[in-house]
Amino acid sequence: MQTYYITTPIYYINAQPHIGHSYTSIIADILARFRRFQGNKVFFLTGTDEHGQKIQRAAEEQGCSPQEFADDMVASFKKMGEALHISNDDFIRTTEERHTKTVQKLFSLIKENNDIYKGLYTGLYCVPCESFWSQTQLEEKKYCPDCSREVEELSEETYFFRLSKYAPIIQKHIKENPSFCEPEWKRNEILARLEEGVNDLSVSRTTFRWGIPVPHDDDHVIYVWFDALINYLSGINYFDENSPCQPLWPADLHLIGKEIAWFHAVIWPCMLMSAGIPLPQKVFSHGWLTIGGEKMSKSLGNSIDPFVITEKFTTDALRYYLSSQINFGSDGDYSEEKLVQKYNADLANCIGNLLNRTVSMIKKYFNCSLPRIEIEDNACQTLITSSRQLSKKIEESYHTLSLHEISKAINEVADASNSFIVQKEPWKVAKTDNEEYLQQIMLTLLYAIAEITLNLYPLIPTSAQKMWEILGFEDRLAESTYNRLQEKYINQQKWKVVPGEIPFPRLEL
Ligand code: ME8
Repeated sequence: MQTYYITTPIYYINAQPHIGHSYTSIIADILARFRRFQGNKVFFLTGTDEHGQKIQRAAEEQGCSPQEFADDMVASFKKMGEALHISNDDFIRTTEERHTKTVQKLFSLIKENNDIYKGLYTGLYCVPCESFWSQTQLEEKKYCPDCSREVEELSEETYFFRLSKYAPIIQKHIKENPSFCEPEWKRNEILARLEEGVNDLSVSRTTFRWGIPVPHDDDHVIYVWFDALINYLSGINYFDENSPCQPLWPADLHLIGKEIAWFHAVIWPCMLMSAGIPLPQKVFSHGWLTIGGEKMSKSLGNSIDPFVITEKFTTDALRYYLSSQINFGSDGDYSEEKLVQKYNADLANCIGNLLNRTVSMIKKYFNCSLPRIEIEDNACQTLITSSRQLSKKIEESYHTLSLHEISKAINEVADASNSFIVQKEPWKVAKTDNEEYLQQIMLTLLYAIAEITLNLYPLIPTSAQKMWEILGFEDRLAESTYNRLQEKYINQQKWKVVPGEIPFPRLEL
């Protein structure tokens, strides 16, 4: 069975989750559900990044220990996953023992390879981003290029990782394997930065304690990014030969926001190369959710709370909007008006209406029950063919991560089905004695709706499940596969629809 290992970044816990975090988790969930539905053995990992100076300072401000602070905040991130129906297979916390052990093991391996050495770091550091910067990289010589906040001077003894040794190798790898780092604009940006030359990376700190101790040198804690990236190995217990997850490595996809691509597409693979571990297949950077053109963040005070949105509009409305409205890979401006508009146009009006009309007619004309018959009518055959081609078309969009194309393709079939109803006028056919023709029309609509439902499943699992039940089936979509369910509906001798509440009530602002 083909495996698929997908990850999200592990989120900092210094502030409550917002819909920027939700965005990555939702997209990763859609990809994970799609792969499972294809019959792949999927492992989907998410989690929290709990060490570092930033977290230590946040805990101090609250007057509690970093561990207490972390335990409290992690609960919110786990709750976010539940509220968004995220189907992760594990949740890794960097304060777990399995993580500590893996980090220390990797650190030791790299050190044994002589790629970690002790030296003195004097330079500039951005605490909110936990990033080191050189003077030339800074805006007006003192502001962080990522978050525009003032950097701090650091001068301390540190362990360095020989990033400069591996930079030319990763540069070659990215050039020769363009699909390793996507989208293209991000790849070009990374290659340009590599072209400028790379210094060795400071990978330990001595001025605070909240981190994983360097093996055999308790004065140092491991740099939080060096620690955090290793979650992708600790989450599958990589160094445990008996772990059933170990063969999942290398990861198929690290899904991240565009601001952390350097860490994932350069630093992380260099660490792996030094330790002799294969590289992940792909690092994909998506764009930012913005509010009025500005990045959503705690410091700007413009964060949107995912719990409020899902309460107000439902989880599936948020999932649908984020996966359909934003050109995946580019930035996208979040707005409630657009969420409501998109949901009402596509789900309430187009798909919900189609399901409602079809089921009502089958109830009225056939008492909910329709035997399987040959479909001979040309227009019926055309609609069936196009609906059965939907999944192939969508598969391509999943493979190229053109995610916004998915809902578009589904809606084209739903539009065609609504037009088919207008064109066939079943209510007029019902007044003739051509019952078989009416049956063909209704069966065609059921076939189309079944394909729409199955293809909607990864995007909006709860609503798709309800649609499937209205179509008369009891299967749990999350526990089955597309092929199995398609075969089932095609071969069943009699459809028995179960009229129920249509899962797309119109939303109001
Ligand atoms: O960077 N739009 O954690 P973090 C889209 N701990 N996505 C957004 C977003 C926005 N406005 N805001 C956040 C860290 N994200 C590190 C990662 S991984 C080994 C360590 C998403 O809490 C996006 O995926 O700052 C981004 O990369 C991530 O959250 C950053 O989360």
